[in-house]
Amino acid sequence: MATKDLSAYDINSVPSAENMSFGIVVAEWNWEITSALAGGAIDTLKKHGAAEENITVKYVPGTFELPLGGQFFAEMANVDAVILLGCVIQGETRHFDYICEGVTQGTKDLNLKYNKPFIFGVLTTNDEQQALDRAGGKHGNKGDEAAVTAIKMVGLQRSF
Ligand code: DLZ
Repeated sequence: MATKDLSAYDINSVPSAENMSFGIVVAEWNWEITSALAGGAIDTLKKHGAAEENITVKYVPGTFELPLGGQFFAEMANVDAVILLGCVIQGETRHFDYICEGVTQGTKDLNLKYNKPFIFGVLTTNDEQQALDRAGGKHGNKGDEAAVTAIKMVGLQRSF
């Protein structure tokens, strides 16, 4: 039961993931970074109690394919939440903008279509160093954050 006393609400509290199941979709592009995001997400799910057999990992070629990978989970697997992990690095062409637009809208659409958490774990950076800094480097690992968000959203859904 969530408290109405905001001063008592602990934003760092994470529900147990013991009875939760997760899909993870990982983009192969920028693999050094996306595999580090995936490692962080898996470790964090387990740290919060998720069982190994309740975590299913699938791969797609690039970040643009993440929403369809997520939709495959929604249509063909029975998981409580799906974490989408990718990394788009700004290049000299407009590709960056189109991929970011596609994956952002696609992920939003999945959330609302399936009434299920699809977590946006996509790094969109100016260069590779910024991405490495956020995939286990000096700014932490956004895969960990994506995992915590997934657990919190499943917990929220179950609280209604
Ligand atoms: C084509 C492309 C480019 C230029 N850059 C990236 C990127 O930085 N990160 C990423 O995940 N994927 C990239 N891709 C591939 C697209 O996501 C997609 O796989 C292809 O356009 C085929 O649909």
